[in-house]
Amino acid sequence: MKSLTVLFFCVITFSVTVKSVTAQGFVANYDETNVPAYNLPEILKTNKGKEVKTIQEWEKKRRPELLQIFEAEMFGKLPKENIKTSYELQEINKIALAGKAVRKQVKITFENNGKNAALHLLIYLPKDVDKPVPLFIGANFYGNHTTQPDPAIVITENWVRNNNDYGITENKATEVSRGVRAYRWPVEFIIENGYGLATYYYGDIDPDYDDGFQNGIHTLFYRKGQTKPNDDDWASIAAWGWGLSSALDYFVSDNTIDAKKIAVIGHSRLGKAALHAGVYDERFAMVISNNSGCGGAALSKRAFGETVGRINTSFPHWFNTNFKKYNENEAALSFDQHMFISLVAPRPVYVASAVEDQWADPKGEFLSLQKAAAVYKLYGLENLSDEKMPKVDQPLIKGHTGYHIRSGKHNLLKYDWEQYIAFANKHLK
Ligand code: GTR
Repeated sequence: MKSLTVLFFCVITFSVTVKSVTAQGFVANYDETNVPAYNLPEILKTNKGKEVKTIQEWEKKRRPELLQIFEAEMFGKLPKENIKTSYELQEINKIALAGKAVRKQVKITFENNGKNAALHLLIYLPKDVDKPVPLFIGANFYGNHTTQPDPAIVITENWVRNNNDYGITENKATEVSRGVRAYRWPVEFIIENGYGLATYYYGDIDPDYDDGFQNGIHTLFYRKGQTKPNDDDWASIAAWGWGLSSALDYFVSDNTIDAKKIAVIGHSRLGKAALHAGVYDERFAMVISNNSGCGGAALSKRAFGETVGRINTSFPHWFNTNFKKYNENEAALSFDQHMFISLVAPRPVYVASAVEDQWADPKGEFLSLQKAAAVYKLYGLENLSDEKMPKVDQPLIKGHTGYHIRSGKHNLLKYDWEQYIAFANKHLK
């Protein structure tokens, strides 16, 4: 009897422990029937409750209202100040990729308040073309040298996340990680289709850890005596988006690139940054969110997979301080991510999910895009607002909106790029 009681006790303790250990105070919901009842705030209704019926009302009144809400409550205000910026073409190779491409490495230096920071752009362009080319730009996670095995690519000296598989220890990148992420950047395929590809290491702009904003681009904008951003100021996602816009500033100055045909793309946290860049910088001609999930394309109010509380706890530096008040409190949000996507309109937008990436809530990503399509409708543009969520590996491109859910995991694969190229062929050629 005694041993039975002990066994019973053990089982109870074990199951309780398993729950709390996996959760560390948080249990993700993956059950559709447990999604809370929620009301999505209306995109086409002003803060005062007036219906938005014309493009003019959208552009003059509602869009600015929404931009302001997302700034104040989530991503933070971007700096208004124009700081000293210079470009240095550090390297050009006209026979890169076995003679198929031109490779450029451009260093963009920012200076302000006696401080400086540098963004290193790696660019591949198709060869023998007679006009400026359209191009995809996306930030990368481990350094430019990880995106291609090419030995001429400069290795970043900035902080990089440790990764045993990539031989990164003590937060320093080395030769070992050259090309390890090449599968995410199918440059030959992109070039063959007539597009350029550009990337920068996101840590050039802000290291991805909670350093109290002491090391990244934010410090260049501090006023006298200021030591951290204000509660409604920009945090890291907005800063990485700002880096993408700075790259676009460079493209404008490079006459081999068609700066009016730039697609901004990003995966995961960098998908959030790509959306941010596309929303706040209307010069981007197309926006692509790959598996961006919570704080990106997915609806927060569904609280499916990653939640607001969870993301703000794991990554306190991604969003501004004001956003923390929605932790465990999505119901209090007067906005949601369908509104954020809608701010891309009328420019084409593509959202992609992966079926094994439930953490990012594929259904919430699709619903968000579907609701955002209301603004495309207002512009009289074809969109997927009346479509059902497509089946796995059956991409749905309808006019200015595109969506797919790929089989497999959270990742950016050639399959995803194939869809983005098809979408770009419709809109950027
Ligand atoms: C996860 C995070 C997601 C997503 C992802 C990534 O840990 O919870 O929101 O951004 O990282 O960027 O790979």
